[in-house]
Amino acid sequence: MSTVSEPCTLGSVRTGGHRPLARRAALAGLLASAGGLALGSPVQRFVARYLGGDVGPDAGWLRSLVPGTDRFRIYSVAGFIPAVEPARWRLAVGGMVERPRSFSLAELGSLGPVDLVADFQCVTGWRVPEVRWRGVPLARLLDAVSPRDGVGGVEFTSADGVYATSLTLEQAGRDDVLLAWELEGDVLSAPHGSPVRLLVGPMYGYKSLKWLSSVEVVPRAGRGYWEERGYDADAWVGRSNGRDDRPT
Ligand SMILES: Nc1nc2c(c(=O)[nH]1)N[C@H]1C(S)=C(S)[C@@H](COP(=O)(O)O)O[C@H]1N2
Ligand SMILES: [Mo]
Repeated sequence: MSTVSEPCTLGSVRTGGHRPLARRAALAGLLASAGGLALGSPVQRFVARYLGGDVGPDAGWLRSLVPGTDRFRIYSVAGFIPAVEPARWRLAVGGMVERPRSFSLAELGSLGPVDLVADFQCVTGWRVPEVRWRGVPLARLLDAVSPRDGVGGVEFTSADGVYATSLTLEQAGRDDVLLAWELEGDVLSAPHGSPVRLLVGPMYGYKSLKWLSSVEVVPRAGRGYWEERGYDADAWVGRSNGRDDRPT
């Protein structure tokens, strides 16, 4: 079926889809595996160019002809899906805060759940329209621990032991940045980051860290798995990474 192999594939888990300085190649790989299309055909080149952002958003009819381009890919740079038992999950929240503490799922839920609907877009080109999430705004969690005066960033780690990302404190305070435990009305599945993932509505998918395990307030933002491999720290959809996608 697929003529182009991904850098790393584990069962149905597709990993390594992001390749700095080779994003179009990665996209071609995704398309080849999604559609079984012959590489190098004029149609494929056009589709790849379109999905790469060179053609306007009104060309959506074309995407509908390519199977699978509007569905989630499951990514794990660690190469496996951590099994985190929801009943035992604790979120450690610390760093430069007045009241460091940890949160159980129930404690997180008591902060006041909200729903958010937003397109989800990966920087490699795929986009899932109007995804519905439920969770609590990260801002409420930060309020509960009181970041110290003068701090500027928040760092996040994953139970996979490898992935990480960060936001500025200002970005972290937006109401479209959630700690999410529901996706489309269902409890988050393990591949999608169970029990809790970050969901950064206005930014590329690499900010939406899965299997969230800790939140740390730091002097300055900027660190992260993909951020350290050439992707922008400020990952606004359509205004970063040299892309011009429609904002989410
Ligand atoms: N822990 C972890 N979180 C992650 C990733 C990852 O590899 N590991 N990939 C990121 C990227 S690049 C994207 S596009 C989204 C994809 O979310 P999904 O796997 O639920 O489709 O997860 C993000 N969060
Ligand atoms: Mo991504």
